[in-house]
Amino acid sequence: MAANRCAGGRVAARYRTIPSDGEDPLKGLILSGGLGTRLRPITHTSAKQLVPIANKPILFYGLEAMVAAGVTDIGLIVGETEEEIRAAVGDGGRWKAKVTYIRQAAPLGLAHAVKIAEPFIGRENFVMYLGDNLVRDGITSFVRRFEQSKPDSMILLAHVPQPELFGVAELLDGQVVRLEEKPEQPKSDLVLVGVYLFTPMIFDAVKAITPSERGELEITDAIQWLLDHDANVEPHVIDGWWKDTGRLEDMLEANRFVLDTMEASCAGRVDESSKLVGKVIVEAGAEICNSTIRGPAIIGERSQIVNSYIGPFTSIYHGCEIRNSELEHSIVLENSKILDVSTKIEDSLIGKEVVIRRTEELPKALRFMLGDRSEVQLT
Ligand code: TTP
Repeated sequence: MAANRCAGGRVAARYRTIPSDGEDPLKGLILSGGLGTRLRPITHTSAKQLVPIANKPILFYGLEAMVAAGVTDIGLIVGETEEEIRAAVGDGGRWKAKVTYIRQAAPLGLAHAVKIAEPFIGRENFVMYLGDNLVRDGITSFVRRFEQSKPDSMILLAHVPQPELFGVAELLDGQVVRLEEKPEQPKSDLVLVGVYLFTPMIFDAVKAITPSERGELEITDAIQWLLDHDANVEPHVIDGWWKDTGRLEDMLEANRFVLDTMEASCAGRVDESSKLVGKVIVEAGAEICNSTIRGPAIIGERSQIVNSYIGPFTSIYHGCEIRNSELEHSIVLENSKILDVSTKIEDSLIGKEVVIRRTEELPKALRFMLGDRSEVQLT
């Protein structure tokens, strides 16, 4: 280990001369490939990064955070859902950014994504952002600190109640000393938030490491390699809200959080027998008839809510129809219909063009056509 650190010291010193002088903006790398197994069946057909949180695809929050930090030359790692992501993001012009697509043949890990991004990044410093993450306060202060203190890498950390689900950092006297991916017995409750700042030294790290037991090149191993080679990896503990939206409950929590920060507005039509209570956003072309919407909630463009109750923390995306039904604490994706369902629906993520309806057909029975790995809970 001692010999390693010594050799590593030379590596770190060599790189510290390369990073930008603080005047060139950093490049950006957003990871939007992956399998999204924890969000099946939604991810059987769609990119999880495009699931709308408060009616805006998660990925757009990351793009906005980058641009707000002055990072506009952005590489986007994409996998099988490339086409869908290209259709949503385009060339990045609507954010005044330039987006370059980088196809990852298979989701072989976060460090693998870094590896294939080298031709795009070149010898620049860069900020990497996981496309399914939301960081309330953005990344501007983090990026500025990196530019000022010029470490070899900077990692964003947060205290969480279940660190064993994440990459865990061990700190000693305020310095990162060790990282472990999803350890059974975490050494701290500080975990890696999905934002990292790197100098090109990371490319040596991702080439040196080998796949983990789960067959991925782990970014924690790459950063550990930096530490083992005497690199200066600065931690930055965030106190603001942050969410990795990999699971349904995280998605619903993110939706809850973002809706709560929004202002009420109405660009649609609400008839006289309807009631909007609290922060409710009605988007253009939406129609609310004889219904109660209790905010925070958002009703998307061209959606129709008729004789229904929409409760707090619900996002209904574009072109949906909710009739004679009750729904709360849920996300409904585009063009779905919920018709005549007398039992309240809650804590749900309903995909695109789904139909849930009551029929008078006999015999009285529940009839389903569900995709693979769907989950239905009946009470
Ligand atoms: P993860 O949530 O770690 O992985 P995943 O998206 O495959 O989901 P699951 O664990 O449920 O199967 O990925 C974090 C982000 O990084 C996400 O936006 C997907 C992206 N990613 C890539 O772009 N390439 C990869 O090789 C991996 C593993 C993830």
